[in-house]
Amino acid sequence: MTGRHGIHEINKSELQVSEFASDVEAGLSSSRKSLKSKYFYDKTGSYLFEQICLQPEYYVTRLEADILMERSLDIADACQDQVSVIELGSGNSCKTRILFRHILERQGSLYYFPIDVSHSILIESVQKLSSDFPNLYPVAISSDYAAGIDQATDFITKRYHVPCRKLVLFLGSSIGNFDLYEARSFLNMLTEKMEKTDLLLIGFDLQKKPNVLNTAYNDQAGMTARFNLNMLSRINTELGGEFDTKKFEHHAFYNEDMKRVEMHLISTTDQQVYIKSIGKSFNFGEGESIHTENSYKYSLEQIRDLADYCGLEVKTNLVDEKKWFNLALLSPMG
Ligand code: AVI
Repeated sequence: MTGRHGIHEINKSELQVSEFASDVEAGLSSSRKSLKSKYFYDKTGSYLFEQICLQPEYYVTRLEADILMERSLDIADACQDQVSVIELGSGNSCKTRILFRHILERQGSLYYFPIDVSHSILIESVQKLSSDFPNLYPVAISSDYAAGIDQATDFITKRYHVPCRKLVLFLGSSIGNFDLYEARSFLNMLTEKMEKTDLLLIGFDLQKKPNVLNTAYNDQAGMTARFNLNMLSRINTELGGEFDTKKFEHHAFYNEDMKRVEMHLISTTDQQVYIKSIGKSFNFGEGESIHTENSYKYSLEQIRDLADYCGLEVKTNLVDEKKWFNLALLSPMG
């Protein structure tokens, strides 16, 4: 269907407030309090994440863009035939632009299916892409990933002129925000939806010295802290919470045993916070933590094992000079 903006778009899914409320209630009622990291990304949170990506300490975005810049031609060549690109969690599609140039050089035109839950960001980015790349045909899909891939595949198979071979992108090391079981079920889901000739390009942040990681998640400008605390502001705005964000502190550190950066919000005092939509108050002791995010860091062996477990073969690891970041090119095992 063609949306209000004159851009091809499929499906719009709005986050259910009740799901947010019940997740918050469950997380804050647990003996070890936690909030799901997917709730970081309201409008302000998405803006703050973009700001994090610009911070000098947060190497992730820069290194991934460098690898894409240097190796895009290899990725485009690995596609061999004509492809359609599906991007999961496309956001502003900034880094993907680098890849478009090379793919467009090879095949002249390109169908691009950005999939994101944030409808507003999706539409904004697709409008810009359409005017910057005349031969790019974006089809915006605001949906969760599994349903989004099905919709893209359906679109591709019903139109004979759209290349069937898929290049699926999952950039930015978002896979690091899943634990091992979630990462496995996510990749298994992708494997099931891919043909043998399809390709999958995934960004993995690699294990490195703790001080680099600690610095990256504690930037001087305080963007990561604002991003973390915004979770409480979001609960205030959307669920009628009464959090005083000045009474919580951002705490992020590399847990070497678990090979992950953990983000927490620490209560600086004994306090009770009421949340209207839940109809309940929650107690926080001084020094008590709300665990808000894990960001797992991988080794190349772990990536291979994970891929193997999910029926995927690592075709190439595109790693930067410092070996801090890896773009793994995978395909379903033959
Ligand atoms: C989105 N994700 C890959 C980021 C990360 O590094 O885990 C989110 C983030 N959290 C704090 N800084 C960035």
